[in-house]
Amino acid sequence: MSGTSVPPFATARQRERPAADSRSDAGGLPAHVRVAIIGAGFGGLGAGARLRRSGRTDFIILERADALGGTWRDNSYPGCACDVPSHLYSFSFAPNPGWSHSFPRQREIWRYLEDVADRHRLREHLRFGAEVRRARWDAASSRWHLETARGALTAEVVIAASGALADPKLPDVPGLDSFPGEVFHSARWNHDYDLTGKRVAVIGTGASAIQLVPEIAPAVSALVLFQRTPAWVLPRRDRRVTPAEQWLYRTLPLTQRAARLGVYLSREAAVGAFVAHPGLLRYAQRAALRNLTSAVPDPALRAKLTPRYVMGCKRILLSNDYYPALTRPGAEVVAAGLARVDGAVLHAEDGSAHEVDCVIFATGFHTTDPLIAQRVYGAGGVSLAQAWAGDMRALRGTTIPGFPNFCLVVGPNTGLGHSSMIYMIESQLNYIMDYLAALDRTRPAALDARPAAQRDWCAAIERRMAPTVWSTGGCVSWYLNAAGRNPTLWPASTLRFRRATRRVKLAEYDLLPAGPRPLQHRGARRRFPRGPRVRSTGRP
Ligand code: N01
Repeated sequence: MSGTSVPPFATARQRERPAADSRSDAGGLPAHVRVAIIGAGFGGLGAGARLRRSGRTDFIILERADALGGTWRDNSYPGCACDVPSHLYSFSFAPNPGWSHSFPRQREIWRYLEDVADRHRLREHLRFGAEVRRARWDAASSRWHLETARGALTAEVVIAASGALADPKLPDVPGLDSFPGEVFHSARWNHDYDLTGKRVAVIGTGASAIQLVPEIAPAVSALVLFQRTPAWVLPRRDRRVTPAEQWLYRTLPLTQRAARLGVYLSREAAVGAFVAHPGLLRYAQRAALRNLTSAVPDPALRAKLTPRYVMGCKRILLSNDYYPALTRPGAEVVAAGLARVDGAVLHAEDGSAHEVDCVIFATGFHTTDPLIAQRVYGAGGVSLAQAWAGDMRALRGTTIPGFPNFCLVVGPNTGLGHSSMIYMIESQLNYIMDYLAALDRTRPAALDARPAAQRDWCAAIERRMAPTVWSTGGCVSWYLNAAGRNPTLWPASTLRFRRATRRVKLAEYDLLPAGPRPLQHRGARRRFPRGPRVRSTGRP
C-alpha cells in the first residue's frame, strides 16, 4: 500500500495466512431474511450464535472480507495480542479451555472465532465478499432493502455489527504521496515486505504501536518512533496456561467459570477510579513510572516517555518489552508528531528530519465516524451519518430514532476503558434478542426509538461522563469526537449496562404498523394503541 488510502479490509496477502476453511460460504443470497447481520467479527458472530440458540435460523451474516474475524482478522501485525485476559475475552456461552496464555494472541482469538462459527452452525449463514453498500428502510413494505457487493436482499431487521475498530485512520500528512518507499497501516500489515535491515518509521504510540515496535526493533537497521503523546505503560502479567489448567477447565468447566468471574470482578473493581475518582489512578501511575524508570536508564529518553496526563484518560497500555525496545541501538524517539513528508524524508513537528525506507502508521481507527453510518438510510431517506451530524448517539447504545428495526452492536457509548468488550457485546445481544421477542409479541411491523427516550438516555450518560478521567484527565483521545464530546465509552460499571439492556422498554419506542403509509415525517406516523404509559427513565 502506498499513498494516503487504506483498503477497507485486510486481504489474504495482508494477513499472515488465511484461516484454513474460512473462505468458503454457503452460496448465494436469499431474496429476503428476517434478520440481516452486517459483519462477522465478535458482534456479528455473537448475534448469529444468539439467534441460533433462541431457535431462529432465518438470518444471514454479510461480511465484506473473505474470512470471518473482524478486527482480529485484519490486525495481523507482529505481536498483536489482546490486553484483556483470555478467560474474559470470550463469549460466556462459548468458553475456550484451550487458551495458551493468560492474554490471548491475535491468531488464537481468530481461531476461537472460527470455532464459535462451527460450534454454533453459523457457516450456512455466512456470506463473504458481501460488503453492504447501501441499506435503505422502505416504510411501505416495512423492510430494509440492502444492496451488497453480491446482490440485493430485503430484511425485516438489520443488526449492524461492523465494529468500532474496522476502518483504519491515516492522518492527513502533506507530501505522503511523494514517499518512494513502503507505507502501510498497522491494521493492513504488508507481510510481503521484509523489514530486515530497513530504516523504519512508526507513527503513533497507542496499543498497536507498543505491541509491534518490540517485534520489529531487532530486525530493522533504524527505528524512528514518532510520538505525539507518551502513553502510560504498565507491566503485562502474562504467563502460559499450563496443560494441567487446560485439563481442569475441560474436565470441570465450572473452574473456568470461576476463573472468569475472578478476572471480571478484579477488572470491575477498577471502574470507580475511571468514572468517579480519577485521583485513585495515581497509585497505578506510580507503578507505571517505576516500570519506566527500571527499563529506561537514560534520563533524557525517560523524560520524553513520561506522560503528562492522568493515567486512564487514554487507554492504559500493557507491555514488558516496549521500553526496552526503545533503548536498543538504532532506536530513536521523536517526541513530536509527523508534520509532512518530502520524498524519503519525514519532517516532525519539532523541526527534525528523518530519512527512512518504510513508514508504518499505527494511527488507529475511525471510531467516531464509522463508515457504515454513511450507508444506512432510515425513514425519510436520511442517512445515519446525516442524522448524527458528527455526534453519534443511540438509545441504550443500540437503536436510533428514525431507523426502525435497526440495531447497532458496539454502538455509541458502549466502549470500555477497564474491562472486556465481549461482556458489553453480550449485554447488547440480550437487548437485541428481547427486541426481536417484543416484535414477535406485540406484532407491529417495526419498533422505532422515540427521540425523547434517546435524549433522556444520552443526557444521563452526559451527567455520568462529566467527572470521568476521560473528561478530566487532560488528554485528547480517540474516545472523543471533533467537538470534544465522548460518544464512545460507557461511563459506569458493566453491570449497570447489563441491567439497562436486560429488557426493551416499549414505552421508549413507537410501534409502527405494517402496510403502506406516508412515513416522510414523524407526525404522519400511525401508532398502535398503547397499554398503560410507562414513563421512560432514560437511566443508564
Ligand atoms: O490507535 P490509537 P491504536 N503524528 O488511536 C498517533 C484497540 N487495540 O491502533 O496520542 C504522530 O490508540 C496518536 O497520537 P496522540 C484499543 O482499544 C487493542 O494503537 O493522538 N502520531 C496515537 O499515539 C486501542 O485503544 C489492543 O497524540 C500520530 C496513535 O497515533 C485501539 O485499538 C491492541 C499522528 C493512534 O493510537 C486503537 O489503538 C491494539 C501524527 N500525525 C489495539 N496522528 C488490545 O490489546 C496520530 N498519531 C485489545
